[in-house]
Amino acid sequence: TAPKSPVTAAQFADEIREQLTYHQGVTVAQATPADVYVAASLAVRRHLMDAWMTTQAEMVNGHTKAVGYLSAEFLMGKQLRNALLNAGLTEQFDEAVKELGFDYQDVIDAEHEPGLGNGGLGRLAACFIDSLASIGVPAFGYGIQYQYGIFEQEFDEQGRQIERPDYWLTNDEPWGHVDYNRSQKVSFGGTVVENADGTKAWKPAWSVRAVPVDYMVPGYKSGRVNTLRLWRAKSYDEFDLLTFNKSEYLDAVKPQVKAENISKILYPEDSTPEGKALRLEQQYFFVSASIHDAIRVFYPGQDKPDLTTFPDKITFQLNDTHPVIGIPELMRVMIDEYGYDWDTAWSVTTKTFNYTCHTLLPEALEVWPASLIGELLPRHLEIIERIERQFEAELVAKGVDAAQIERMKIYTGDAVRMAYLATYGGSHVNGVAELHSELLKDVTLKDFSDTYPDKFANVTNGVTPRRFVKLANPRLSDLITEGLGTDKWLTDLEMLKGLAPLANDDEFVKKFAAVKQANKVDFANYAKREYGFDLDPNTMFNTMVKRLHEYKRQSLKILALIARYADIKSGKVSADDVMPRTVIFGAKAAPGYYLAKMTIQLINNVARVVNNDPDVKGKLNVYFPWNYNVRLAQHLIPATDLDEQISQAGKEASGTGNMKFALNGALTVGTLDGANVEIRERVGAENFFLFGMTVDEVEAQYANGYNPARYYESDPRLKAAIDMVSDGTFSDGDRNTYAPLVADWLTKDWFMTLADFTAYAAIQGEIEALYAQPLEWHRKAILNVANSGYFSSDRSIEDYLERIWHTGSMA
Ligand code: 26M
Repeated sequence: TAPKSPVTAAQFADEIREQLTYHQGVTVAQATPADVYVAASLAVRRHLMDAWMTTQAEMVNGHTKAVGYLSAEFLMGKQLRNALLNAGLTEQFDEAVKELGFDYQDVIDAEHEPGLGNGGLGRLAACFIDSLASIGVPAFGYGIQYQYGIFEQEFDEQGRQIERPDYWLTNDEPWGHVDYNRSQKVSFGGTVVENADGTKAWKPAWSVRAVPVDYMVPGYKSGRVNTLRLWRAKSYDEFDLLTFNKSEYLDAVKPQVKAENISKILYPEDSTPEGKALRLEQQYFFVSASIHDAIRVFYPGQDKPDLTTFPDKITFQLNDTHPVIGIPELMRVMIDEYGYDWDTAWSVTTKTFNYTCHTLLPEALEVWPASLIGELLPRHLEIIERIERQFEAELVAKGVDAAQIERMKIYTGDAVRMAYLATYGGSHVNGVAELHSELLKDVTLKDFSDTYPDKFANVTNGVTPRRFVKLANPRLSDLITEGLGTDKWLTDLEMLKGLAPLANDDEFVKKFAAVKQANKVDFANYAKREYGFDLDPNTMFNTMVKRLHEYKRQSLKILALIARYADIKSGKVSADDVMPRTVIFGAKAAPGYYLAKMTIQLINNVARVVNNDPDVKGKLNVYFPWNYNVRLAQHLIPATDLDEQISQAGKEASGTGNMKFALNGALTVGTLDGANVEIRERVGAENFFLFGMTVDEVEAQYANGYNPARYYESDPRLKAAIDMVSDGTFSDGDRNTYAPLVADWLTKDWFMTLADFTAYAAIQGEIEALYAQPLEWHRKAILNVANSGYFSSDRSIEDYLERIWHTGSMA
């Protein structure tokens, strides 16, 4: 179904006026850009409302299984422009806003992006629900409406990261609909008692009210609008007016505070989960509410639903292990709340859940202390124990040896391994890129893949071309449409292949180069306005944006940069031979991640020293715009010439920034890691700057006892760069500032930054030689765009439908 032909600009302006009057009670003359933002959002929301209701009705009455995407994070980015695009109202909006006397950019800027995620995993969830709606698959995203999203990053005088709370709900938020009438009760604590008939009953100690806040997820030209349902925790015990007296007045609100804390804040750690009770409360809170919600939606008004049909109604995708407590929860709901026997419940549960793993780092796998689960969810711990007994019996029956059974324990007696529970308790496990899925089978979950080989699958990640090409890069989008003679590529991204012949058409290549140049000028203006930076758009824009992690190796980039700086300064490379470069970093570090935060400080101080050094003026500049988020990504990616994907081989599960850059015509310098491998295969080895050790070489080094000092001693440029970090060049002469970082490089260097330095530095020559031939550079960039259509999240979703969910789009 195509969206109904909407309104004229004049009509849309009237609709905005009407919202201003009847919703906000302000005149156009009184209205601020923020008012117009709210009014326009409500107006576009009205346009999507019928499609939203139809989609929901057909989802329940139709015969297509729905997808429930369970994720602790959805990093949505701003909503207004995306909603306008999908409602077919972009031009009307631009004109209407002008007619009302506003600048559309001011209106767009009024929206505070919902930062309800840390990075790749949360952004992937947002891309996936966009694609599900665009393909027309009935789907719910289920998560948490955190009151505080990912912290806002600032830098202090010393260049250190400061975290500020992201109170994104401080202004009117027109997108989320708080639906108090569809709340769910979620309980915690207490004990388990045995009923007279031998069945078990959980007597919880406390409960919270999960209130759904619903967001529209409009598909692009699909006529479908799915739902993102984010749960907000509310207390049941408002003031206990009967019992409190004056001295207990403050105590009386304590339970309320405790309950509402559950959805208060997004945990900003994305690598080393801490076993915190509040985090487990968050996980159980949204998963329990979502499971009950799905039963309510798919068996409307039924007291005794036939839950044996549940897996035909919905399939739950577990986005990493964060929602895995849903497996024992569905068991509990079926057995304790609906009276099913264990085997029936197990059969339904294993058919309902599938699990996506997003990591290879062993320290990132969630393991919960059994004591904590026992305290918070005693009935679930019992169920997990029983799952463990059944699992062990099954392994014995399969002839698995005792040592392997021991290694595979889901419940060790002390702890519960959530990845193992997810693997056993669901139908499929998938990794997020081919290499990652192979390593999952061969290393991380080897015992499981040996025992259950059919469970394992790969689905390579993707990104939505609507947000990351069409919205972020309108110039390139227009050029692609011109080149292909159609805009159908936005829903069929493999069509970009049709651009490949145009890489040989000098006229087209020049237009492509002009698009990139205009985007760079735009970004320079943006960086001036937002950050006060003076970027020179006539230099190469070289970008590294992603969370700050040792394995991602921002250190490698900064050390190579320092070495380059030293070369120019010492005259070893004559300034005339230097290809002018602007290096742009963006990265948040987890607040407690010491070395990551020190790396941020180092980058900022290298930037300070380099940018103020007349010897390298115009040749090398370094900028670190703070608070990297979806909005900054949308501005920066289209303006990038060269992007960095330089993680240690075998550590980045997939990466998705790499895909966004390739689709926007950047060339990549990268290792054979994650989806880089597939990107390089598709765009062609000659159009990708490959360097560094392979997974096998990395493993061999670990096995031989890796010694970083050897590399420090053997590459004089590396030695010089590290020495500059320790001698105070970037710390006003203070030799202690970076001592822990330097000590780590020289004695541990777990991710082998030093071992890859020489190769990484060497490839820079190749990069600069190519950049000196603009036509050749842009030809390769076009081939990156042309051959990256595979990395659409639409394709990822099609793969999930076929390999894992076994369902399709609505008729
Ligand atoms: C876990 C427990 C407690 C608190 C937070 C967490 C947690 C939150 C986010 C753990 C990991 C989180 O994200 C990991 C992540 O973003 N992984 C990335 O996923 C992308 C999408 O698949 C991949 O492209 C990246 O390679 C992978 O690093």
